[in-house]
Amino acid sequence: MINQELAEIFSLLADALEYKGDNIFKIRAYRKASRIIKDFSLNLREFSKEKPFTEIPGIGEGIAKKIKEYIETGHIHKFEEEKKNIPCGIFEMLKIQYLGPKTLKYVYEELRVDTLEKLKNVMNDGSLAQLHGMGDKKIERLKEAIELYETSEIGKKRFLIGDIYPAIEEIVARLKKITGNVTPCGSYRRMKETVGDIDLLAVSDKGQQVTDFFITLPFISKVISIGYTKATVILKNHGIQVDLRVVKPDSFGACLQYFTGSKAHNIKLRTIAKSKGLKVNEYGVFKGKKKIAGATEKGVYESIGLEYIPPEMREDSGEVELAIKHKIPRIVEYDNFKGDLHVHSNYSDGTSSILNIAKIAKAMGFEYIAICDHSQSVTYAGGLSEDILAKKNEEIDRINEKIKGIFILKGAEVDILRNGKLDYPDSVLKTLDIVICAIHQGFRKNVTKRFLEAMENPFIHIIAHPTGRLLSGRKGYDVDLDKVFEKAQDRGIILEINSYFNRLDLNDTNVKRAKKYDIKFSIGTDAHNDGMLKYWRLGLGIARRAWITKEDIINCYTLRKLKNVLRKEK
Ligand code: DGT
Ligand code: CA
Ligand code: CA
Repeated sequence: MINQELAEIFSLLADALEYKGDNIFKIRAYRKASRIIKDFSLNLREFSKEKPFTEIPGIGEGIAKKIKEYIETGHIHKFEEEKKNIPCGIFEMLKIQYLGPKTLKYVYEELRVDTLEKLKNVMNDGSLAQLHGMGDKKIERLKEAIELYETSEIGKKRFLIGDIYPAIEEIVARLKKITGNVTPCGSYRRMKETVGDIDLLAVSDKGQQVTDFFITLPFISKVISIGYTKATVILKNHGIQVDLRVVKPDSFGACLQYFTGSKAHNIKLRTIAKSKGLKVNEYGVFKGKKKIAGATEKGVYESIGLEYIPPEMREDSGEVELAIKHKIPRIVEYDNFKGDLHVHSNYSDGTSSILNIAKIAKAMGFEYIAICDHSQSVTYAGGLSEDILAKKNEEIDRINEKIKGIFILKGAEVDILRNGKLDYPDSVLKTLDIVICAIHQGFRKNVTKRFLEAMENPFIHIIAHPTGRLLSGRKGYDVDLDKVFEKAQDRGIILEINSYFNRLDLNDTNVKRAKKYDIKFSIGTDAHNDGMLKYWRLGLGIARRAWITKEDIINCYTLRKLKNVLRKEK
């Protein structure tokens, strides 16, 4: 978690310096460091025992010193100093699009606006409009941006699941040292794209020992409460809350079920139990005073006459009714996944070599991996010219000959240009095993029409991130998804579930919507570095939340079947 803490500090430090009007190169360096550290695959504390931080590509002397300072002391002096000069509400307002540091500083100096609430007030009472340069148009745009922010997940103070993933992994690993069984519950276990807080369940006969140990973990900034069976703390990273419960083994299943939720699902379950003269709570299922289930989750469901329901389905959206009839669909399992179909290498804007990605993918147990770098017109992301792409294909052939146990597919993420044409000619597309098409330019212009036109091409297989939304607060493209789904069905084109945690696109509701058509899905992490490869699980979580099966997802096919599907699409 130390990586995430540092990434957050460098990002806030960049914000602070930008507000102050400091040197732009310095600001960019901190932002870059934040990005590199956030996705760095090794724990920086462990790394420092082996090598200097300057060995990490993109990390210079100055940043390296600050990382060291944080690891040794728990803070960075420069950040503590810079923070003092800035009203803390500014950090929140900087997250709003169109609201830059210059405007914020100006509005603070003129009207003492240091919180979002105050900003809204001066907008409404007309005093903002009195300021020089604050025309109607600008204020209108600002209003829209604030609304977008407030309705976004971040504005609602929820956390992106991928942002807290490393924290959960680390807390669970640490707690496992003193108690064998520790399970994340709540919205995280249900794989929602954002979570309000982290819920953990530990099994132990010695509750106090576990909670005592928990509150001394180094990444905690505040202890809210502690008891024999419960503790609540706030993490340094993002200031997120963690609720820990400790139960005895004979109540594990009941507590896991309760603590996983959702609340609506639990309420429905309790109502059904009640109608059968049973009582369900965190400790078990009871008939009068007699406990009839509680040790396992499956036992809890079965004791009230229901089929077991996978956590990702528990949203009270029809799953309980199916469980009553014992008709829960056989949704895809995490171990059905055989390989990532959307990874960027250092040929374009990724940081890893193809060989390195292949080795990691193999170690992760994948059977195949598709390297899909950007196409030629995406110059800002290192898009590949036709010549370089041909060289890259040769390199993949060479590696495939040498490496055993994993197959690398030759791919590309080909842009759909503003005029609806694809960014490589057919003669080039033909040389690839897998062609993913995406829009990275002209978000508001004819997006549906361009998608439909691109989908006429005989060489494309997949449409990437079909809505273009970002959970951090970017509206998606102006796209008519049903038209895209219809065309996908007609042309046998696959739709991507992009698993990068800020995208998660298609999301669960859109996959459910697409499922009404005869369409297959692919899962791609869109990884630009090694650390991002693990997020394939988030894509699979979406698939499970949308109740789809392993037959619906081409990443669950054997290599032979996958190749067949990709061939047939042409
Ligand atoms: P979040 O944290 O907003 O992303 O959503 P959850 O689902 O993780 O909710 P949280 O952390 O408030 O509570 C964890 C679980 O505990 C929740 O999913 C179901 C259970 N729970 C919490 N409050 C209630 C309640 O009032 N009634 C019932 N039946 N269950 C509850
Ligand atoms: Ca929660
Ligand atoms: Ca909670």
